Amino acid sequence: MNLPPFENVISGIVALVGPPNAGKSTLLNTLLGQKISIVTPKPQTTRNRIAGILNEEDYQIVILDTPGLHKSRTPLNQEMMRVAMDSLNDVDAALFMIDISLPLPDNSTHEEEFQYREYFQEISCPAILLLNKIDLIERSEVLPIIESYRSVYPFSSIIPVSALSGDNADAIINELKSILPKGPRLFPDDIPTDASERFLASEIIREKVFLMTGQEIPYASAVYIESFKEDDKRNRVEIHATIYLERKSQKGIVIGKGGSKLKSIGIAARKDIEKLLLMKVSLNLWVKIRKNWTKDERFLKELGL
Ligand SMILES: Nc1nc2c(ncn2[C@@H]2O[C@H](COP(=O)(O)OP(=O)(O)OP(=O)(O)O)[C@@H](O)[C@H]2O)c(=O)[nH]1
Ligand SMILES: [Mg+2]
Repeated sequence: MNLPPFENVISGIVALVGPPNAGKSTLLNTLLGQKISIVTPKPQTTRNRIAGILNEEDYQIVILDTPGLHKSRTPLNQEMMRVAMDSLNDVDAALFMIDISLPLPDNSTHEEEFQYREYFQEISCPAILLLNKIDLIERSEVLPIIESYRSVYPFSSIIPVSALSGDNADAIINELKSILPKGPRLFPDDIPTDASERFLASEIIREKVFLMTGQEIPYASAVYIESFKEDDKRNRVEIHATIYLERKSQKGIVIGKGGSKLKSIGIAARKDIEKLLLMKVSLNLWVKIRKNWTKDERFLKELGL
């Protein structure tokens, strides 16, 4: 696409917020047609704000995927909450996503008891409610649920969707196009995200740790890229990364018998990084302990939080 740089198109920034595990990152990837944001069945997967940039002839919509909104006192989780809530500042629209297959939060007919009310109060732009995972419930159940949400907040619309199958994704785009202003594109028209390759690589490794370990390990792990050296001539990249854990006892679990777990994490991550970068990847993983890093503000800053 070669458009004049100052052509006015529909152009805006949209925050994608909602409770953990609702399917926000899945939706971002589906809308982009490309995997940018990591997805796992575990809650609190996303930790940073990740911009996905949808480019078409007549629009550029920047969607900010955010950490799931939840209550927690730990510094890491509070930083994640701050990232999510801050993303609502200075955006043109908000997409609030809920998992429709879960029971209704509290008693949604009693407005003051409604669980998400305090989050809605922070929204100062048009908001669309996305009821996700409609593939998991009967069609006949959808309408009454839409009705029950109408009374809790003046959403500009309520759209039932399946982020996984893409069902109704076009309705989200059409609704956003009717809300967003016209203006110049905010980003070049040929990049799907503003995130660096380094960051995306660290996220892919973190996704594999989330998927391949259990209990507290995912929440005690962070990934830091020590070096990222591209060799353009040989179309290769050499990555050295460290998986940080909070406690000594966790190290053996991530490394596994004879290093088998770490090897599996490395193989799965390397394959995905190769797909993303379209290059051969040599991935070297280390595991280190950084005591209580989830409470260490300096380290959280290094992780972009
Ligand atoms: N059946 C079904 N599952 C879905 C759908 N969308 C997402 N999921 C699943 O829900 C789980 C969570 O998806 P994510 O996209 O990681 O959810 P998230 O809202 O980004 O979660 P956090 O990053 O933790 O806030 C994954 O197992 C997805 O495959 C959907 O439309 N239908
Ligand atoms: Mg996510």
